[in-house]
Amino acid sequence: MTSARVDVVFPCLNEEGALPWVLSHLPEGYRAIVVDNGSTDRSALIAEAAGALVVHEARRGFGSAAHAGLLAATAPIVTFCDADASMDPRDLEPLVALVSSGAADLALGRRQPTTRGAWPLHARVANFALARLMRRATGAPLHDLGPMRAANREALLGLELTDRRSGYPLEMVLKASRAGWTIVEKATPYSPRIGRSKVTGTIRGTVVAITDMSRLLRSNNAEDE
Ligand SMILES: Nc1nc2c(ncn2[C@@H]2O[C@H](COP(=O)(O)OP(=O)(O)OP(=O)(O)O)[C@@H](O)[C@H]2O)c(=O)[nH]1
Ligand SMILES: [Mg+2]
Repeated sequence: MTSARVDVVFPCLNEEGALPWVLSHLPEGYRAIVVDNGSTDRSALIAEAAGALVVHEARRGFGSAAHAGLLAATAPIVTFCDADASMDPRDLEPLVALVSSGAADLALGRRQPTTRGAWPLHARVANFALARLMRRATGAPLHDLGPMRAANREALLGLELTDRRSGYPLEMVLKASRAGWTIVEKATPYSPRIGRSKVTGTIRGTVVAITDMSRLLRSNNAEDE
């Protein structure tokens, strides 16, 4: 049982270095759900010791971890945040305020790099191109496919998201838009992560992300035809 007003889903793959900082920056009344995606380090132990609910999801992939967290959540509002300390969980509060006031059905953090090293150039270029396609597909004035998000739990479950890799955040926006949701973006600071980069810092990770997202955009366009 939880009386948390907000659940925070942290997809987690080997983030033992970042978790102590991340979990000590939760706003009051927020509960952490750390989804351990087969970590080989001490992530799960550290999360448990910090008082988080730990969910184990063996199937690899960002979407797989994020969705397992959504299924485990019980609070009326569910948020998502990376567990690598690139984002401060306290910055979830303005996003939650947008959802709880009814100003947004889906609130997205638009990443604002705090230093030059926070967001590698190739990742920014890929994000820029995908965001343009996303704007075209949804008509919403969005600029980032960032992972920091807030929405109502039951509404999110109703979207029936199926992507289990890196297309999950984009699928969420596309389906929310089709369902007529108000999608609002708000600037959030983005700092260099703690620990080794897995996606944007590697070419393979970036290629997988672009492949997944391009496929989603193609099938979304096909539905329009
Ligand atoms: N890449 C990846 N991340 C996962 C997975 N499962 C959970 N995660 C977590 O998802 C969050 C986002 O992944 P990151 O590796 O930070 O991806 P990113 O922010 O695009 O890129 P970098 O920070 O540069 O690695 C982190 O908290 C990861 O630990 C998975 O299967 N793959
Ligand atoms: Mg990251």
